[in-house]
Amino acid sequence: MDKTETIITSCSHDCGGRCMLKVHVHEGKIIRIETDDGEEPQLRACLRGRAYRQRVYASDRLKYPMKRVGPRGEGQFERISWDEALDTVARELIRVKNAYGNASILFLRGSGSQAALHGAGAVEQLLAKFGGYTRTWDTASYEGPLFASMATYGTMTTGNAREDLLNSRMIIMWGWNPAVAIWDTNTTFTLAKAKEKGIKIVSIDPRLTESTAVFATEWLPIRPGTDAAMLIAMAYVMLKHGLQEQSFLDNYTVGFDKFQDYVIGMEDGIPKTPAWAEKITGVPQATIERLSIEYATSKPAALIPGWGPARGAMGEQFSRAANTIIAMSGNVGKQGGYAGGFMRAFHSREMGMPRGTRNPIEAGTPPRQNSLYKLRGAANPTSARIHSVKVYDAILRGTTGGYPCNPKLAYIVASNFLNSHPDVNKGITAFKSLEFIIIHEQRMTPTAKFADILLPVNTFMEREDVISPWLGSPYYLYMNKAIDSMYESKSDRDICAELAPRLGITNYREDRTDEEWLRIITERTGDIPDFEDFKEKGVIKLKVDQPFVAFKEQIEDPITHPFPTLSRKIEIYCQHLAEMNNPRISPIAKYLPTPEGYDDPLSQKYPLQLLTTHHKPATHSTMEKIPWLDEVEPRHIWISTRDAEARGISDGNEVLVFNDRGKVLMQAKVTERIMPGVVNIGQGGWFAIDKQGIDRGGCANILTPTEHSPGGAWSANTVLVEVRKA
Ligand SMILES: Nc1nc2c(c(=O)[nH]1)N[C@H]1C(S)=C(S)[C@@H](COP(=O)(O)OP(=O)(O)OC[C@H]3O[C@@H](n4cnc5c(=O)[nH]c(N)nc54)[C@H](O)[C@@H]3O)O[C@H]1N2
Ligand SMILES: Nc1nc2c(c(=O)[nH]1)N[C@H]1C(S)=C(S)[C@@H](COP(=O)(O)OP(=O)(O)OC[C@H]3O[C@@H](n4cnc5c(=O)[nH]c(N)nc54)[C@H](O)[C@@H]3O)O[C@H]1N2
Ligand SMILES: [Mo]
Repeated sequence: MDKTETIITSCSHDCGGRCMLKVHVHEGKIIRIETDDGEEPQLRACLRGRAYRQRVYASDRLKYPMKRVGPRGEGQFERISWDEALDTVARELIRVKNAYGNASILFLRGSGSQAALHGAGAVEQLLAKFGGYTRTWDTASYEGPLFASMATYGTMTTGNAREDLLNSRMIIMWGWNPAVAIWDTNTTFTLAKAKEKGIKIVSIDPRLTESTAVFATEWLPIRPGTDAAMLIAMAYVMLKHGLQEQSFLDNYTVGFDKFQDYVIGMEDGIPKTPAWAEKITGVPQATIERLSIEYATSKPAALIPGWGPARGAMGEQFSRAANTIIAMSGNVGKQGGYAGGFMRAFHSREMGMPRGTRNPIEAGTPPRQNSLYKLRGAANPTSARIHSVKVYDAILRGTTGGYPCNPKLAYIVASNFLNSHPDVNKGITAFKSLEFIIIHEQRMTPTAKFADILLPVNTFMEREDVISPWLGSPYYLYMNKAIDSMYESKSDRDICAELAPRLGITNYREDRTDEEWLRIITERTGDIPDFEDFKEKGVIKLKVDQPFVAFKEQIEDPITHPFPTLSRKIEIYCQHLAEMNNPRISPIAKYLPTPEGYDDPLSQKYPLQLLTTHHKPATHSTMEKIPWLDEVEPRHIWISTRDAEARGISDGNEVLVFNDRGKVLMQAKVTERIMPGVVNIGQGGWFAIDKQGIDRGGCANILTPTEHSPGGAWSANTVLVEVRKA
């Protein structure tokens, strides 16, 4: 008799999708993983989910609790019991709390688990009940688009449902590569249908991406960090030909006149012509002119401003400029149009725990400088938090450096923090200076090696959970447990439940089991009437009459449904930004040059602009060292044929990539798929720094700066480097 069972679950890493996994389990072991082949729309998993068996059984899975025995960071550990581990963690937390106060406990949560119940949230609740902690305020993914979305539209819910792209006449993928980054499970399926329908798809990206190769009719390479200039020149062309939708601007927006003054040169004497933009962007002026006219006259059209161009030194200006020309074209609130902004498109609701104890450290603190604190739902306005790219500086300088606390202990959960944050070498110095580091992990990552106490966590295959889509597509997934917890690993929640009494916390779990919580979380969606049915099927696909269109109501009935901004209109000029009185935060969208931009004098020394994009077979660093995935696309540095020839580099050569922050030795991929002057490393490679200080793990963050834009965007794509043959 075949005793193989089929378990339905979903990945819960931060991968851009949420897909169904059919896990075949034989005698307690996963033997094969398939995906959705049932009712349409299918939620088909990508290569990463299907290779997950090799992650569950990876040889570097953490098996039992361990304590550090060698120097910090060298990865020398000794096995200890759970009791000893938890007693030590509790003792250190209490010691630091008593000696320095709760604010010295730095809680660094990562994106490892995105499911509703399990993951870093468990520890956050525990620390809140313990009297508080200091956390970071930003998100690596989207701080620029979020800032711009709040300033322009007053909300994050600005995207149309994917299927609505089929109603567009033209789609512009502006720094958007969903064939790799997924952007909700069925995005590429929809783009394939759009292409079949003959919809024109243009891609603007320094790289000829997979999305460009498969879907686009045209590729326009552009110098990184200069997109705002091109968008502003497109506005110039629209104005020159009278192609802006003036009635839309009059009825639904504020401050267009001020933007117009800037565009035509009334403000600073420089008309923002296509010729002006060509010098900055490298895109020919005739192309800018043509694209602008095409976009303004092909209605409805969807201009999709990706997060990649906004993960740069002046990220929010790109997003603000995109939102502005979208409003000029009148494509907001319309079927087949697209408002840009943050781009969440809700049919399903985000699943999560009901709000628990708030962080006492943050109570009553004034708003952070440069935050949009007057807007409801604005990004993280408390001044008690630290920007995550500044964590190392905060550790090294504390309150004397102007930070809100003096960090002494780091509690790291679901994050490969050193690897995923800029300037690894600075991070290592900072982490070595801390008094204590506690880490919950699944594998021996480069960050895990810096733990003083390292606690083994189970994977989503080993526990029950529920999850909703990344951006709000219409379905929910139940994550059934496929196998028992491996070795001595436990869930983050179970670890916290055992830590709580040791910290004197009696109400940590409020006496609820995982299943009881899952029932509550499921019920809170309001969409799932029958929990048992949900668990059994593993998926609930919602029936949708009309694909979601953001701001439909605001456009059709503006009196009853104003925009949720302070002026109740789309803010092309934002008074809240003006009041910040910061020359680097303009109330209208502007092109502003930045350090480590193409024209920084530093480019004499480091002439190549480095992008650090999201890598196909990776989820940041979570899927590293999985043999099946490594085979698909190894992490090489992309360099153009011209730049390679100038440096005597051939395809496959070992090259040294370097700047003042560090050195990485990796293989070159010489290709016409990246524009001259630009190189690319897929982010997430586990760093492995040798005795000479050279990284051999292909970690992009050896090279990235610990800077952020005024709005909070990371500078992951504003980096200057040089490359030479090793
Ligand atoms: N395979 C895979 N998928 C993922 C992830 C992953 O690690 N791997 N991570 C997930 C997460 S958490 C996130 S936040 C998203 C991120 O999703 P994105 O931010 O969309 O992904 P990126 O690859 O960083 O950037 C998208 C594109 O922007 C381009 N780009 C970069 N700088 C510029 C610029 O200055 N101008 C222009 N025009 N284009 C530019 C890049 O070349 C790239 O093709 O992806 C999610 N999906
Ligand atoms: N240069 C550069 N750097 C970037 C980016 C970029 O574009 N360029 N992108 C940034 C973005 S958008 C993001 S979101 C961040 C992501 O940065 P991180 O959140 O640090 O992501 P990962 O590196 O994947 O690390 C997640 C870790 O969580 C662990 N994990 C998984 N599930 C669980 C669990 O249930 N419990 C616990 N305790 N651990 C678990 C995994 O083993 C993994 O080591 O990286 C950012 N870093
Ligand atoms: Mo992200």
